[in-house]
Amino acid sequence: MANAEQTVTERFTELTGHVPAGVWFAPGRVNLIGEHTDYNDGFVLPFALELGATLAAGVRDDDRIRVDSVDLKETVELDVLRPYDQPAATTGWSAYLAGVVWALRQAGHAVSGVDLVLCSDVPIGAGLSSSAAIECAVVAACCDLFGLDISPIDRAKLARVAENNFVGAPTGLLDQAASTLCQEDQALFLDCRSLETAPVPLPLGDQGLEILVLDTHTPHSHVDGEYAERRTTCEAAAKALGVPALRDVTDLDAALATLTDELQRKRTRHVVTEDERVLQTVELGRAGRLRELGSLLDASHASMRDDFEITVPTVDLAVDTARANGALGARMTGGGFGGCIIALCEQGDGDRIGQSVAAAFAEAGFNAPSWFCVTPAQGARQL
Ligand code: GAF
Repeated sequence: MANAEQTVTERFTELTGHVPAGVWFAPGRVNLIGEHTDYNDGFVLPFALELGATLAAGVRDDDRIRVDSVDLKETVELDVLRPYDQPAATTGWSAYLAGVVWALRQAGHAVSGVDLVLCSDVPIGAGLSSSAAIECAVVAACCDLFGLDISPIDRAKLARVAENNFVGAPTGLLDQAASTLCQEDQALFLDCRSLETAPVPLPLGDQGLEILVLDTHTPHSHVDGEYAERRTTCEAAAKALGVPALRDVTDLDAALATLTDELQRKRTRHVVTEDERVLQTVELGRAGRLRELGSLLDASHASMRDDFEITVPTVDLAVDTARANGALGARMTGGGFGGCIIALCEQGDGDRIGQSVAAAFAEAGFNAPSWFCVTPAQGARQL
């Protein structure tokens, strides 16, 4: 039994006096490209990480939810029927688990009491979807435990309901879709309006490439105002342009000429060009031309920095240093204001590039970063 599986199984047994009904896993993700496009009805292209949330679960014979975090050594107990009455359920880490049970019940699914024991190796606040990993693991567990016939995309949507309406972060569907639907060695193309998905092969190793993920250790959060402000500005821009969402802008120059608000112009330019970059990335991926992705990653980063204004000095330094040291392209990944960058590198080069960023960080007086190379992994599943 792999380590995390064993850890949650042992803790579950200690807590409840019996073995769990099963152990489920849902991964964090990297978004290859397509940032802040999901809530604009646009396109995204994430892939799943091997890091994720591991959850031992079992049905109770009452209506209590007991959630336990092995990492935090904390247990919270609450009533399935009235989670909102209990502050412990709606704040902090337990909200990500309780929120899913709440969302399932809100949607009319017959979910009663459960014991849930969690551990996760997705770094928190790093832009790698630590919260979606937890939510999607809980959805997967509840579907199996209560025999719920819910399609993968609907599972992702329910996990998002938990994030939006219970935790209170106004995110799009990117993270939960990635954690639920991704497949090994592939990125997941998602049209966030139609919810159609398509796999995009990402055989990095076959092409002598690797992707470095470097955590700047500048934490970020989606519950704070900056994320919500970007979303509101995009919606205001769409309204000013008379379109349902920025995804519907077909003539960027005309849109920019119409908008009078400078912030709305910049945000619109990012979203429209980022959607185009996702489509170009998909084409290159399908044509097996992965080496050519570098310039799209670079352009995405510039757009996030200059137009969407969601990068921070650590992230910009990491991207610039990675490129200066041989990365074929690099960009921040995730919601922004900190977190991780990804860099497309020649195979075997990732670690050296990570070292060069660490040296640049030391010189700039920033905290030391950490890094690893990734392979696109499998989405949520029972172990
Ligand atoms: C965060 C959100 F959760 C996603 O929905 C998405 O908007 C992303 O930021 C930016 O692309 O991860």
